[in-house]
Amino acid sequence: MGKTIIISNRLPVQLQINNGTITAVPSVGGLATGMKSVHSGGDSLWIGWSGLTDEQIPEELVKDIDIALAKHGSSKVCLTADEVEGFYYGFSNRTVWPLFHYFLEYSEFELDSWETYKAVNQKFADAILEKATDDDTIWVHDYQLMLVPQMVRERRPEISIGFFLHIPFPSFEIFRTLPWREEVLMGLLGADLIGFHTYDYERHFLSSVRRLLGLEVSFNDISLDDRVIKVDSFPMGIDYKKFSEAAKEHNNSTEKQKSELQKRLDTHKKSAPDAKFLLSIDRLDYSKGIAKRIYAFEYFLNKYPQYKEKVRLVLLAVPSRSNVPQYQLLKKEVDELVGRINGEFSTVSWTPIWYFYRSMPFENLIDLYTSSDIAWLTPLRDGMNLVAKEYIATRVDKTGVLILSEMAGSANEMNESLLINPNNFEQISDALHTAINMPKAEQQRRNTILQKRLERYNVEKWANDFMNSLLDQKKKDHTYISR
Ligand code: GDG
Repeated sequence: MGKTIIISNRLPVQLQINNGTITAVPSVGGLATGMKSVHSGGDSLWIGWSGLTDEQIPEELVKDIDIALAKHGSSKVCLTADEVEGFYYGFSNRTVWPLFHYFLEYSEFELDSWETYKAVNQKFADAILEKATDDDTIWVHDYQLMLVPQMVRERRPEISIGFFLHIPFPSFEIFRTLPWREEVLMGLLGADLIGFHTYDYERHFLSSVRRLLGLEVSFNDISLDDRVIKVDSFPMGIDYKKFSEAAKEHNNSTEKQKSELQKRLDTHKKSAPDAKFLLSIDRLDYSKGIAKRIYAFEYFLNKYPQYKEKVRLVLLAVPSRSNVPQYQLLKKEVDELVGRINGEFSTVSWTPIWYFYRSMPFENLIDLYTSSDIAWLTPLRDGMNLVAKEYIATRVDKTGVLILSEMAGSANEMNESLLINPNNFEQISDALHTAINMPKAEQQRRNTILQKRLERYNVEKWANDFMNSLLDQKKKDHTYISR
């Protein structure tokens, strides 16, 4: 049995260079957070881009960087600033991301970015080929690297390759608009196993394969030349223990050990014991429905004026892809909306929205999860949404209400939350009203079920299920070939 090679756009650590010293900072984001526990054990190598372009890395530090990364079981793919522009900000985030999240009008079809995407995918494939032996298992992650499986397969027909998509796979009607749709599908089909978060994404993918490539699809197996490719859903879990234990530790902390943020949250709780904290956490991304959520909050305050001074929305928007114009526009929109609503509704003792535009340290994330009575997550489209799962995991006494968009992949596994359509302000306002008044026993009943499920289907199980399925597939494929 060889080693496992994980490959994703970004490494699990980010490099920063200050006055010639290198520091490795853990990455924020669903994938980095989720895979950490998988990568920390066993024989594995993680290949990805370091986050620094070739132009930003001084010649004399190249070796030190490689050494620093090797300590984290990582190896870097080097990208120039132009490659990052065309591959990452371009095709990945101005074409695929909006298209796969059903924002067709934001999707740009630029031949140059597509060419760069292909060239950079080849660089990632070459990095794998340089390190891999035929016994190794390759696990390729996400929408930035959809051509990598086929590029590796061409040179290593026998190697075992799995691919997992962390974002939705859209319906055929959306996907067919992509000018390079066949190439993308063929790129993915280089894998032995292709995984999605939900059954719906899986069906959408199979339908595109059938209709665009005319391939034979039997149940969830695709036949291509002498190979069989399996397609399946693997809903990603969280590192449940990490969140529940951090919350327990947090709840036992003394006044002295508390963070400044926690002290402020406590002060506000004491001054208005009946007031409820609503929590909203996302990367600042149009797919997350942040602007709509703020409009819905205004609608709610007008529909239920009795909650003025009784609720506070803590809005954490984590900076993301700020080079892409749509994200700059969204930032402006959110800033203005928060300003307008706070201006309209604030009183001397109450500011309805506490707005943080930054990434917070893990401890502060736990402060927010444990101090909030309601988590309010209303993405317009979201592959999974791990924040919803993390919030529930931190509720040590099992109180707390989750209001979740039915457009998030996690809604499939979180039926005990209050599921809403993020475009329906009437329904959202009523869900907030229900959540505020939900009896403690009812909250605990729902969260007991949710916690049990999340604890069982944690990120380790997700990774093991995927790896075992990949192993089975390889065995089956060999039997098929030898027939
Ligand atoms: C993509 C898909 C899918 C957030 N803010 C801070 C912080 N976070 C951490 C959370 C959570 C992660 O980032 C966000 O994960 P999500 O799943 O909610 O969203 P995406 O980043 O869009 O992830 C998504 C995921 O991939 C996995 O497949 O679920 O649908 O879009 O873990 O805790 N962490 C810290 N400070 C913050 O301010 N430390």
